[in-house]
Amino acid sequence: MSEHRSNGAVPDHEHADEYFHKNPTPKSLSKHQALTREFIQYHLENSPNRRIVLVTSGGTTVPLENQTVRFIDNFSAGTRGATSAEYFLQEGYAVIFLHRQYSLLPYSRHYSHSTNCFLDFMEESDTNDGRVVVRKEYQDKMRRVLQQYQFAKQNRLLLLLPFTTVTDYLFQLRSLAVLMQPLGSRALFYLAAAVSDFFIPRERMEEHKIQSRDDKGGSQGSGASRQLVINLDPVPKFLSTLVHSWASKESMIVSFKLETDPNLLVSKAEQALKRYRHDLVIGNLLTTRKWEVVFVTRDGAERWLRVPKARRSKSLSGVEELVGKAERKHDREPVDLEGGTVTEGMEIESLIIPELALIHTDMIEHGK
Ligand code: 9Z3
Repeated sequence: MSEHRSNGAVPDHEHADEYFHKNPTPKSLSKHQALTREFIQYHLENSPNRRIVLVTSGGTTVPLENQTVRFIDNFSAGTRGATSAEYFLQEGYAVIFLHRQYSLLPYSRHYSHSTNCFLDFMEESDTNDGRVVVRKEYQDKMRRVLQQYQFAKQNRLLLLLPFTTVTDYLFQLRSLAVLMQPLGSRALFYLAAAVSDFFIPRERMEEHKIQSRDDKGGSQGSGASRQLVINLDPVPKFLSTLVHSWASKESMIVSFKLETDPNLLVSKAEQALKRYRHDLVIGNLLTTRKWEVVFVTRDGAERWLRVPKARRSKSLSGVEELVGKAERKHDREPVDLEGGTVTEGMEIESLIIPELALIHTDMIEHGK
């Protein structure tokens, strides 16, 4: 096995081994392993050509205390992962959905959280029979979503596995990758979760809630000058270990690269690909991620996928002027698919997933 060194001294896989040795195994791990084993076995026996994708989704927490009251988190709501899972199912994949607990889920995402509160889609029936019904204007879409959800459920195509902390996530990723090995080239890893780069190792973590009124637990100073100083360690570069040890060599591995600076995006995506030597990095900017992404491949190509202007969903946090600003090379002109009036925004995942499925087909048929 080739050695991947993060600092010129210790190979990445040794950092990973040490991490798993020093941090506690999540309680849910054995249950999740059993569910995954059963899921994979079912598909291997019943549809041997079925492809299975592991979609990771949402943010990871970094607890500050063992009995956790406070933690560090990030912005990810799991939209990318939950939406992508639906399009993978549409492409015929079975999906293992490793998601941050309480983040968005495939299908139910259409009716959850404050932007799509499910109660707003319902009303009391006007026939005075006491029933609650879906409002007329939402019937068609809800029927479609419900049918797709039920299809996935009845055919055992979707396995939901939650995690919370970065440590939970890494333990599960490792065990899922190993369990997916028998799938060979039919396994796809789609790593969309926003994983923390830093954490507090178990040996340095406070057991109880960090107190604000005494000087235990990292609080320094007194009165108005009291500060909480936290030292975080880097999370080992697990992607390297995933590619070179945990996953089957034949599987396809796709990671995401998130940046905020348009000038860095493509070069950082290229660096990641060079370092980990997996198959594809999908780059996205925080402010334009719902409208454009870039595929960076090992042949040096930079390929942009964009939702046409007229079909972009409105987004309060998005910055439309930045669309196109991270583009460095022009392999082909961006195509504006269609103009005209929009009823509903187009989801960028509807472009990403069919494209990925094609690349995956090519890898299955011709090898890497
Ligand atoms: C992504 O870049 C995802 O597309 C987003 C999706 C997290 C931006 P939302 O959940 O956001 O739809 O709101 N995910 C990967 C981010 C990441 O942590 N990548 C690592 C890195 O950039 C490499 S694995 O170093």
